[in-house]
Amino acid sequence: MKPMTLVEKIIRAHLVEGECVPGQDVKIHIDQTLCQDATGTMAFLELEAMGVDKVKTELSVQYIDHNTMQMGPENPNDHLYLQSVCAAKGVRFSRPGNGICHQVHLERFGVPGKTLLGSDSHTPTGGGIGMLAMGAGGLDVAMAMAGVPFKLTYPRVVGVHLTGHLQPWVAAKDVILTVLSILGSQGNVGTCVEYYGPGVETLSVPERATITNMGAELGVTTSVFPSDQATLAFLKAEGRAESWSEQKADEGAEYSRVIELNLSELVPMAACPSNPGNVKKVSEVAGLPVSQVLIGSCTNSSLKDMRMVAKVLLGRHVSEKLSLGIAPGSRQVLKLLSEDGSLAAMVGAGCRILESACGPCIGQGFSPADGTISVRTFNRNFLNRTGTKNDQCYLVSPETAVATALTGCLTDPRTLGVEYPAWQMPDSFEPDDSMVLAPPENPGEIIRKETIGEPPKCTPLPDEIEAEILLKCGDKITTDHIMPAGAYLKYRSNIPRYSRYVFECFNEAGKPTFAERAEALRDKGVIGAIAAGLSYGQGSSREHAAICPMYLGVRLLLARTVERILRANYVNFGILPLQFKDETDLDSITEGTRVRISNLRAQLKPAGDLEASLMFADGTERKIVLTNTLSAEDIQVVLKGGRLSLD
Ligand code: MIC
Ligand code: SF4
Repeated sequence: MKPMTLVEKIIRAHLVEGECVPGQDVKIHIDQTLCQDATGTMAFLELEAMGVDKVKTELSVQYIDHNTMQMGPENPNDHLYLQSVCAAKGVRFSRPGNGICHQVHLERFGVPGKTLLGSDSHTPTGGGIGMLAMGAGGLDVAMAMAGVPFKLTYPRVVGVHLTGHLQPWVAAKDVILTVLSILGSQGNVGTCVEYYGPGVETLSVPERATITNMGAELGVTTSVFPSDQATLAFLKAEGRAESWSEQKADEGAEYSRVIELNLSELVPMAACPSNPGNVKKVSEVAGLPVSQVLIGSCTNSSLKDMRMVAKVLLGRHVSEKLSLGIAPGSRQVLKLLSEDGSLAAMVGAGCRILESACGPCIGQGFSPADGTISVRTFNRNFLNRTGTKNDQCYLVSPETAVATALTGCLTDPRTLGVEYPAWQMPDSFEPDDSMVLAPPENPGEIIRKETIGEPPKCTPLPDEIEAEILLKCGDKITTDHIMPAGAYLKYRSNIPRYSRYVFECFNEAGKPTFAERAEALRDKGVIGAIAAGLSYGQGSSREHAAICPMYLGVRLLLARTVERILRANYVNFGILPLQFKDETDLDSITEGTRVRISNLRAQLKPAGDLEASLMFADGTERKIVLTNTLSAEDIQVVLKGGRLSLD
């Protein structure tokens, strides 16, 4: 047999249906799932709607890490519901305070060679220990919990051949930012990234996890590292050596493209406003004044990162020009920091310690002042994500972040004149799972307070469509544009309320909002449509970016290209995602243009073309060709109005 990549090996070991040919759909068995609270509430409501008694996976974990601000009863109501439904369905429940899902899952539950599906786009963090870990919408994760195989496009695998070793002050974040500068943040749908070569063994598990985590920003299905002796050392320190197995590509495995990366040559990098793909060298932006620095998030909040930061801060003080916030990624990390004096060094330096949770990464607190620069070790800097309109957010390594915190301006850490702190992996991370509740033998009632709604259901698509374009937008529209999080996160279980904020960033003062316009159209019985450019739906897995527009009557998307998770979410909730055959057709469309598609059922064929007409305000009409990337099953689902349809 032909030598295989690690991605191919794991997919083949889990294959249920389909052929392992790049571009074709396959179905694989999912071993583990994870959910977080901002997407999990809907996922469990959907699991209940499916009538599933107990989950069928080897392991499913629900984390409370996103909505921990608890400004009002909505989110604690979600938490109560989740704790009780997890008890009933056989799911472990990681309590608020235990940490960010990806960090904790890596520490306590990830197993090399297994498949993991998570209702969060940064689930590929698990690739750091050799898992095939993917993000998906809540409904897809609910189906995986119900034992239904997961459908994915069999990927082409890009190999990143690592040689050399990182120089002092150059970090894993600079590796992934460099990869982002090569592959970009769009055009990578249907791809996986696999790291291999002699440079791999120079990277510890937390470093590898930073790289696979932020692989999400490439728009790939997932990224994976081999599982080797460094993985074993990590799992041993977690008291889980028995979970280890060696996982690697066969000698001579072929990749669809090979990127050579000499770690020794890398330098500190920054993703500049407002896309993770907008990467420059830190030296090119050094000197810019900064008003706040944040260190944490699922990308960079490991013990390794935090200890380095503490050692640099020891005996020094944060610049008076800015605030430094630090959020350790898990309770395990926080506890170790409190025992080894790191926390004292941080507090002594004047930093603000935040809860082990997502917090500012999703716009929950710590928004920067207007017109000022925020420097963060996070993974996304989409416009307004910090909670401040027209924000300027730079994404950097913890090394660059701490150097910046000391000087008050964006600083290449190599110029700080400080010795780079050495890192030694501890023999034990002193694991303690007392904040993870195992499902009890006799669960009580499922607690459903009045803020917990029902997932909305949808009607079949008509065969004769005449839809109206409600919004025309450009390239790289993210799910943060479509469905803002931050201050509105508390409405995640209340679809009518949350829907008011769909496309809020495009609303103009004094004019009807997108939601008002969409509802008015819906009430007239006309289907709403969105027209968009390239890479529509970058970013998160939040299925609310499908559910809420669908609730407002949007049933059609015409885009140049659509990202993987949003496309799946659209299908799941009855919005038909189509692409322009001729990209320039987008140019003639404006808000109010009507789109007519006749004989939809006869015309819509897997990956096939269909004819449509554009009808303009001046009464003229033009024929166009639309195409799709849907499978026969997707077509059936979307036509009947999604998986929870009223049909
Ligand atoms: C994100 O980083 O954007 C989130 C918040 O974690 C999302 C999930 C959500 O919107 O709840 C993600 O990455 O999938
Ligand atoms: Fe949480 Fe931010 Fe990671 Fe999303 S990217 S899981 S909001 S820490």
